[in-house]
Amino acid sequence: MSQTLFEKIIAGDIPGDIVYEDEHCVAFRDVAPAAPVHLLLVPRKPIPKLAEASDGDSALLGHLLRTAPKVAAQEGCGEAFRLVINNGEGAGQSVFHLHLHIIGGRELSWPPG
Ligand code: DGP
Repeated sequence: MSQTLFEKIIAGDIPGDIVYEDEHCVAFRDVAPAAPVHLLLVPRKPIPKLAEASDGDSALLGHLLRTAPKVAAQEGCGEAFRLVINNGEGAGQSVFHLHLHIIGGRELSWPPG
C-alpha cells in the first residue's frame, strides 16, 4: 500500500517542520496554519481516521492526548489551546492518516463553526 503524506513527512521524504518526536508520534507545523501555533500531532502508525482505531490502539490514543499538552506548552501556547480531530471528509478530513490539530497562540472563539 502507498504511504500517506504524513508517513512521508515522518520518514523525511517530504520536508516537514518537525517540532517534537518520540517512538510513537511526531508533531510538525501545519502548512496552512489557522493560528500562530498550528501543529499536527501524528501517530507513526498510519491509522486512517479516529473511527478506524481499534481497541489495541487505546494506549496510543492516550499517549497522543498526553503528549499534545506538552507539545502545546513547548510551542508557547500558554494555558489555552484547542485540539481538533476531523473524522471523515464531511468533517473536513483531507489527509487520511489520523492527526490531532493543536491550535493556539491567539484567542479561540467558540463554537468553531
Ligand atoms: P485535515 O483537513 O484535518 O485532514 O488536516 C490536514 C492538514 O494537513 C491541513 O490542515 C493541511 C495540512 N497539510 C496538508 N498537506 C501538508 C503538507 O504537505 N505539509 C504539512 N506540514 N501540512 C500539510
